Amino acid sequence: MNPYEIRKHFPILDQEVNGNPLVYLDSAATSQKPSAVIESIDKYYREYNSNVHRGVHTLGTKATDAYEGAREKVRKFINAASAEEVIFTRGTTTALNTVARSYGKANLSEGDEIVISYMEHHSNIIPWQQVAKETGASLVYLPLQQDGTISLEDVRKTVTSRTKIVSIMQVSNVLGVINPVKQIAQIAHDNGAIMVVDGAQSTPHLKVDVRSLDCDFFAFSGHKMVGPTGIGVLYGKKELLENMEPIEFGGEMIDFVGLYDSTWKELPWKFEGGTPIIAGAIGLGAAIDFLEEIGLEHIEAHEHKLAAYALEKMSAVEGLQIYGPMDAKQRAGVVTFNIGDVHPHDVATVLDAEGIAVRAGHHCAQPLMKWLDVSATARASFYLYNTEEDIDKLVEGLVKTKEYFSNVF
Ligand code: 7TS
Repeated sequence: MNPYEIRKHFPILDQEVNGNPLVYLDSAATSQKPSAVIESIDKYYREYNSNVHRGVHTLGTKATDAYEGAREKVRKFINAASAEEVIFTRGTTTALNTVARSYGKANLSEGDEIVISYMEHHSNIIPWQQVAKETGASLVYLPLQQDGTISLEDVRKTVTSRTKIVSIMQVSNVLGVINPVKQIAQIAHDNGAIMVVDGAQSTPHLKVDVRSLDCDFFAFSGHKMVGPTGIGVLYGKKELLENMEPIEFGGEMIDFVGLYDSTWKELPWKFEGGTPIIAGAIGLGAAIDFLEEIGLEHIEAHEHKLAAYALEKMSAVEGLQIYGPMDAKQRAGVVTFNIGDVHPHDVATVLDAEGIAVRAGHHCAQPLMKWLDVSATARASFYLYNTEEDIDKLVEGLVKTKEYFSNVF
């Protein structure tokens, strides 16, 4: 399917915003949803809404089958060895907090180090800051190269026998760079540390294989991969998850409850306290079906092409600064930029008047903004439904923005 055919599956894209056809370039914040995903959720609520893992009644069994069926789809999608290793969470943030609060708290002490990079999203910084404060462990930052990439030589220098956890994003939500997490995992393991991967921006865009990466934990969100909000996944190696304590306690996750003590269910349910995100999981299953039908290889190739086209066209706009590597092969479909001294919120406002949606701000990456020496940037992010025409409209909008703020240049 070409992007024009793909677009027909996304009803929201067929509208005008401020009198112009919508150009949606904010998929890194959240992606749009195809009809198949919307309909899967609608069907659950209309036809078999029921709680899971409890009743023996027909609707309950149907809902349980759909919920556990979605887990199996996720398992296959990321090539986990077993569905026991797939835990449904609220999203990447909850998944990373679960690793920090459960594995981190139990395994870190004074003198231990947690290695992250300057480009991490706040969700992969703050949980580690908190657990470091509680355990006396230290947070160590991997430096970045001039173009915002990570060098394996720096990883080898930074990861030592003191390192217990390395936690790195696979694709940056700001710079778009694809990090060599497989090689970083190898270095982590050589030093006796575990490897956590923030896959929020990679899972939607390239084929993820957790066994090939040999990471110990992998986190991602459904809403960035054409699925609904409120659902995400924590993958973990079984031998690690089995030895971890849940962080939420209550219904669903227990085996036996006594007056003063209780025992937990087996994996993965011991980490899913309370009524789970049933509609979300079903919607995520439908999203996976949709992406697989198109093919992740196809999506990845399409985005590299769009990134290359955008880098070429945008760098021709005088006064526009692009952050991150200029080689599209090193990038997923994210281009972050500033135009002269125009505030990125102003850039986004002028573009919005043209019907073009981009994000402006610090992108939940304040340490990276500090590293780039800016307070904020504008960001265009592409997905399977974007076209070269969208990028042409963005570039036209950027030229208009420049004209509008010509006094700043
Ligand atoms: N990690 C990365 C790399 C992200 O890009 C995001 C969200 C998260 C974690 C958190 O995901 P959540 O689903 O738990 O919120 N990133 C963005 C963004 O770039 N713009 O809006 C949200």
